[in-house]
Amino acid sequence: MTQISALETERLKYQPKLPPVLRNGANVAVVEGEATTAVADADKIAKLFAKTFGGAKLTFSDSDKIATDKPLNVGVILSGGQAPGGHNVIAGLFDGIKSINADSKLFGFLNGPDGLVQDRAVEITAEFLADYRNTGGFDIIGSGRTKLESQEQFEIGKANCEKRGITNLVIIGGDDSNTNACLLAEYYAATEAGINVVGCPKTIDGDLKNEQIETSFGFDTCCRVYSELIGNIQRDANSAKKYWHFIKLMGRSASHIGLECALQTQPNAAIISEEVAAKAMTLDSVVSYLADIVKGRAANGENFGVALIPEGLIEFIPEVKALISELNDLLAHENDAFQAIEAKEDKIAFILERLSADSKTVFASLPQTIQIQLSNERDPHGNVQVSLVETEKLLAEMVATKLKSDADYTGKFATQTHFFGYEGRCAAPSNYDADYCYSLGYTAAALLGNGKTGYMSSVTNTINAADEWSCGGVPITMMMNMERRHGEDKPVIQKALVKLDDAPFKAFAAKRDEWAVKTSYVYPGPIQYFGPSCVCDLVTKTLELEQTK
Ligand code: FBP
Repeated sequence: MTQISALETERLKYQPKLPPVLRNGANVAVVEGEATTAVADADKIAKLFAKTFGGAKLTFSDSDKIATDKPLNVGVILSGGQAPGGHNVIAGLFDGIKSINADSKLFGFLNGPDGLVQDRAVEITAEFLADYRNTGGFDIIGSGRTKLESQEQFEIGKANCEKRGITNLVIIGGDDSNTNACLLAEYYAATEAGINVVGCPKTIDGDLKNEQIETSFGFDTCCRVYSELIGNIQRDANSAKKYWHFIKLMGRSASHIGLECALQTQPNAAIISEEVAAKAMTLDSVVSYLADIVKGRAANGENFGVALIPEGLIEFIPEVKALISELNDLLAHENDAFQAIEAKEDKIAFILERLSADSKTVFASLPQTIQIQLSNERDPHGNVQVSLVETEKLLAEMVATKLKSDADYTGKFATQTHFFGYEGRCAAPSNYDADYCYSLGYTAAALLGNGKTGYMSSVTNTINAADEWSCGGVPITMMMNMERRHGEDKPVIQKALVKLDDAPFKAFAAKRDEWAVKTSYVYPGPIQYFGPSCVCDLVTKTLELEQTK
């Protein structure tokens, strides 16, 4: 690293907090709790994961030390989208394995799971790591979205680990990456490869959480960055009083980010995809809902406002979901023919000829830009790349059209559209994420020190001060169920969508009608890294509401 900012210079000195049990090192013994099962389809998951299924939940005891304190050789992989705090997971892991034995070594596989398969890795030393502590980004070793799922990849990975004497892997990723971590753990256990695998819960989307995993790292920081920006825009809207701002917020599938930002900023409208699906709303009814809010505010002379749109919305509107599913099948089978077509109009005609009558009607009703965006290449997991679909523009246009045809509406409707995603994914981690991530990495070291495999690092009770945090391991199989993926039943970690009967959504639903009409904006301002605890050591409203239910 050549030049670093004044903030980074000061931030490098920050010592992240740890749960009390790890404060004297990661050489702590495990305490076995109750045996576990799976969230659903336990028989099938048990058969597929004969070696790793049903393990006990683990906590640690610092009054007992682990029997062996031999050096640990560990490989670490960052998988999927960037999330604030990834560098601190690596820092916690590094410090943790060194606390067990100073001769332990940490290797970083480069650019995601690809690095393991293509044999690209660097040794992470104390000097190398020093510049990355408490910084955002995944640039220390890079990330990637390659899926680790075939036996061939597992065998190549094993050979590449053996070359470096690596006997432990830590995979830092979301639900899909941790599902693959578990497959890898099972395979290495079944083939007695001598490699243990532990996962860490990462994703800004906040949808890798359950009874044991309170939140995924990065969610806190990202929501604070987006909420700062939303607050700034709200203040601009309330100053100029001439624009409606349609803001799309990242979150591939679940609307946790949109919900948390709404709770932090109190905008005039926030669409929650899970509610749209539950109420089987059509695209037209979503547009009408927004148009009614615009109209209501115009009646009070307020021709401005802010509406939050979750990135994954289109996949939750039943008619669009059905269309996307047809498009997925179509593109899976006829992708080469489709990609060979050059003109946009011809591409659209190609698709229209092949869709069912209902989907044809929906597809034909969309603007051409959206039609093309929906037909673009899928990600490696076969998903539509929703971050590339301009839903915020689609809705702004459709609301404008609806208002034009409404004889009772006499207001002015001028729009600005925004998409916040990349602005937050590599932000310097908030204190919450800096501490949480460091603790997750340190916990992973303690699990590996105890010879555990197929576990996810878990740090809990984080709405309270770190002095009260608990930590341990949870069998990944415990979070799994069977789901239909690409025409096959597969074991996967169950994604946590927004639950309409949970406290965060209820808190939002109780206030949203008031926020729609009145201007009740809250301006959270930027993340604070220095200063009083009341501004530096915050937790998300989602976590607070969920944990104090
Ligand atoms: P992960 O779950 O892999 O962390 O991804 C999160 C995310 O930021 C989503 O919110 C977004 O849809 C996606 O990544 C965008 O990914 P990319 O930049 O690779 O297109």
